[in-house]
Order: sequence, then C-alpha cells, then structure tokens
Amino acid sequence: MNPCKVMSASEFALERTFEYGSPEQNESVQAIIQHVLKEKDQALFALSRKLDKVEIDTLRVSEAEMLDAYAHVDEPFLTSLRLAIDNIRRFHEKQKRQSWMDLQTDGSLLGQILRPLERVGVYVPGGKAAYPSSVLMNVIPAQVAGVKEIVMVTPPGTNGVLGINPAILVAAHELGITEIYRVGGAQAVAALAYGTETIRPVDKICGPGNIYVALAKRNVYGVVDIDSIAGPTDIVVFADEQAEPAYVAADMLSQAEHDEMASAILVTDSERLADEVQRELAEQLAHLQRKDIALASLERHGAILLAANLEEGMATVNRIAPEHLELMVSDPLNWLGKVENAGAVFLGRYSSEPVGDYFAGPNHILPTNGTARFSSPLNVDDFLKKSSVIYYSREALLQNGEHIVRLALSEGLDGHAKAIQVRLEKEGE
Ligand code: HSO
Ligand code: ZN
Repeated sequence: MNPCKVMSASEFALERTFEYGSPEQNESVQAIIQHVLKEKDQALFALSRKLDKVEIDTLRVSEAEMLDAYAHVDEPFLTSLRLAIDNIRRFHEKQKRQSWMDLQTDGSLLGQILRPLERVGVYVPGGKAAYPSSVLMNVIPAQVAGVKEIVMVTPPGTNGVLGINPAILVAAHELGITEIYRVGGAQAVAALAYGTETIRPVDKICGPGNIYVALAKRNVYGVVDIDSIAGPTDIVVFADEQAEPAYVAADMLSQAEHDEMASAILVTDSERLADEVQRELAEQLAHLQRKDIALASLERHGAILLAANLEEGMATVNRIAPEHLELMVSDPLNWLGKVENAGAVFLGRYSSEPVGDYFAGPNHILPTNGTARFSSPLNVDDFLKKSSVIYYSREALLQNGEHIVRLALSEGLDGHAKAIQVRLEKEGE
C-alpha cells in the first residue's frame, strides 16, 4: 500500500483551502452574533443549550474547579508542562522591544511608543483539538508583551457533558489565567467582541477553532483585532538520499494525524528514499491511534514530490510556503539561506517537528495555507500597539515649513497650509 501519491516537484499544483464557509454557515454565524448582541448572557445560555446540548448556569469557571483539575493530571505531566512554559517564555522574552525616541540635530524628536493591548481573549477549542500546548503558545507572548488581562473561553463540553479538559485548566492556571468562561463557538467570539453582562469585551481575540469560530472572528474583525484565521496544519520535509526514512515518515505522520485536511509532503531528489518513506508510512500508520485521520490526510493532501535535483526541490518548497519545513539533508545550514517562505524551519535529523510543537520555545501558531509568504509566527509584537511621537522644535518648523506648505497646497488643502503659515509668519524673522 502506498499512502501518498508521487509526482514531479516542478509540476506540483498547489491546493489552497480557504475557509469562507457555506452561505448557510455564514448566515447562522450572523444570526448567532445578533442574538448575543441583543440578549447577552441569556443568549449564551440559550445557544449552549441548543448547539452544545449543555445546560450551564454559571459562565465563569471557579477557582475551585481549576484547582480540582489538578487531581486529573499527573506529576510528570506537570513537570513537562512547566519546562515547556519556561522555554516558551524565554524564547518570547527575546522578542521584546523598547519604545524609542530619536533626537534630531534641529532639536526635533521622533519616536514610537509601544504599549501592550489591555485585554485579550483566547479561544481554546473543545474536543479532540483541545491542546494545552496551544494555551501556552497563545498566552505566553501576550504575557511577555505585558497584556494585563487575558481571558479564556472554551466550550462547555458536548451532548450534555459539562466539562472542560482538565489539562487545559491546569495549563491556564500554571500561567496565572484565572478568568475563564465555559462558552464556545461563534457565540463565545461574539461575547468577547461585544461583551455581555458577565464577559467584558476584549481588544483582540486569538486562538484556533472550527469553521463557525473562524467565520465569527472574520465577522467581528474591526470591532476587535484578531489573529490570523488558521487553516489546516501542514509540513514539508525536504530530504536528500542520506535522510532516515523512518524519521521522515514519522514526522509526516505527526502532522497528518491532526486532521483529515492536514497536509504532509516530502520533497526529495531520491527515488530510493521516496520508496522507503512510502513503506515506512504504511507500516507506522498501522500503529497510530488516529490512523484513520492520518491515512485520510495522506491520501487526500499528502504527496511525495520528486525533484530533478535539490535546487529544483527548494523552488517547490518556496512555492508551497509551508507552515513547518524540515531540512533533513546532510548540510541543513547550507540550505537554510535558500528558504524564502516557511513558518518554522527545523534543521537536521534530530529537530523533529513535535520538538517545536511542544517544547523548544518558538511559537507553534504559524502561518498556514501558504500565508508564510507574507505572515509570521504568533509573536510578542502581535500584542503590542504602537503610537508615533512627533515633536518639532521652532527651528525644525522654520526650516521645513515651506515644504509642508507646498505639499498641502498641491493637494488643495489650504487649511493645512495655513496651520503652518500662521506659525511661519509669527515666528519667522
Ligand atoms: N502542529 C500544530 C500544533 C500542535 N501540535 C499542537 C500538537 N499540539 C500546529 O503548528
Ligand atoms: Zn502538531
């Protein structure tokens, strides 16, 4: 059995899957948002009843519930989680930037003030995609930026089960997050954007979710800021003849298991490696708990791309602009400079993608769907706003006033020109 199709790297046609939703889905998201705008908390209760089939009486998760969650995780998990938190925090601390002011020779001052956003909402999906690691990746950059209030929303469980994954609550508690609401879907996004009696509105909403969450985020963008709309995860392994087939296959599967829409692609110049990776994929797949998901992902969106040489392979990699790129070649540093588009680059045989998903420190919220062409991993700057600062001295205005007047008049804005001229006349000799 060959789980992946094989094709030529240069002829590989990109498939991008943008989540715009069906007209019905868009309509229902609009209706949900209107409902929350009008009826606030009552709408959240009603929608949880209708959509999640859960009866909730309090939205806020209590401190006692958070502490209780610790009884459901073990000590080794806590140790690993805390180490990951330290690494992620240390990495993001490196991104911190200072406000700055530049004094010019004419006495004017120009600068930029950086301030953290005041209040941020993190959406944590429920079910199978409830990843504690994503809680860390969303929250830590916001904390490092200095965001004072970080709130979390997460679905209350489905089909009558009122419960939040304890590992999520523990991860939040370890980060010092105490404001958590059991509400999910488009209604949670609407509540964060517009506020209800219980949930005060935020300035930015981040975190992944299903199609309804994505559409709701798109909808409220402008009222609040949002992070990117995440597409399905993807990985490209760029490998030469020397690569270990078992490692290549395992790393492809590690992303294929996320969901049927995920894509795992091998780009190589070696037919022998391609054959061996196919064999390894088939063999390793059989032992995975999520083999059905991983197989569907490989069959639908997986590929082995054969390149005439590695240079041609790298051109294809840059065209794909992968979310994750592994350089499993004997000289990875040599190839690093040739990578133009990639969310995160993993170098060499030991830098398996889960190293970055969980532990090394860089953020795992990365540009998907080829958006690495123009966007970046989630980072501290995403939680800062900037104000420009302009101070002109008398000397600077006298020296440059005529240029400002000329530019204003060229746009037919004599009010602008006069604001300068009145000063030039009064101050000039
Ligand atoms: N690979 C995913 C992140 C993740 N993996 C969370 C495991 N848990 C997107 O970068
Ligand atoms: Zn992953």
